[in-house]
Amino acid sequence: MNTIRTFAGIPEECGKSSTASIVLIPVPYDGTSTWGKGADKGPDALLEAAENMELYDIETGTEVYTHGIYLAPAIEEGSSPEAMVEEVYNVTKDYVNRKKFTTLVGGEHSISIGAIRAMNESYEDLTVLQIDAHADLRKEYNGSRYNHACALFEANEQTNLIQVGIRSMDAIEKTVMKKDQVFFAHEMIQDDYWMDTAIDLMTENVYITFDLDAFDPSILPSTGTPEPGGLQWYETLEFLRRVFDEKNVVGFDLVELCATGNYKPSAFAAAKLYYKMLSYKFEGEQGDFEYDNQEISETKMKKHDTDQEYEDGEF
Ligand SMILES: [Mn+2]
Repeated sequence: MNTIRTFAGIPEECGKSSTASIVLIPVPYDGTSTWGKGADKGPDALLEAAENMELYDIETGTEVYTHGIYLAPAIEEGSSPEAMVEEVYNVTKDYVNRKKFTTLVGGEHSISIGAIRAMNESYEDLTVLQIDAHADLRKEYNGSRYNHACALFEANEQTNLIQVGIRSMDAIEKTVMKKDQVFFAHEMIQDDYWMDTAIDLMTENVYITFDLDAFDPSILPSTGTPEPGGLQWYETLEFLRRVFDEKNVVGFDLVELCATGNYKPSAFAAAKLYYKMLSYKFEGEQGDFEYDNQEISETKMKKHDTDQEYEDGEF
């Protein structure tokens, strides 16, 4: 049995910071959200859901956790948006320097600002692929440049930003938006080749910032600002798998999972998406750890038994 919390309950040997190829940084920050609160509980909700998820990915035929996934301490800095961005930048930079495949789970979208800044310093000619319902290109909002509504302003100026799934924005954002690099949801639905066009616009190094409100609310309703007419599950996976296959994805973040009300299906979808993205990244590469699957299933089953007892005890 594990004595520390690992991602999805994987064996501790696979969760060590020294040997893991992958790092997951939780950033439970919800300082500037404007409508639905609860993004601060997003990382915990995703981690809890992941503990009830199968670790074998059918599509790729892999168990990506065998590459090692280190669950880093959460970034709790929340004294100001500036301080949070700075801390995310420093922590991301540190793991990138240590050659880890660095991933972050938010929290609201402003957590991506520091991560993108760190990635852009570390990789040449960076493309930022933003999958989102919102353009997030305001220079300033509610007096701050680090509001979630401004999450991609800096990336738009300093990287090759490609925006996918957009269906909500302010007119002012049109003045800075690179129109040819934006894939609006209402246009994607009529264009069989949007994936090819988007991939053609990418440079080799790609960082993905995935705002979960990009999904249609029928797939993932628990997000701060849900918008109708979003991405479907399988088209999203098809697109992501192609990007991971054809480009060098250097890291990614998942943001805006909002853990309030009946959030469990959304948390599970987010956990599954997270694991899918790792599976695509490491598809075709042999893991560093070999484990007896039987042992892991037994650990997971024991956990389910415990949960059951706990629930039984409540009634
Ligand atoms: Mn959004």
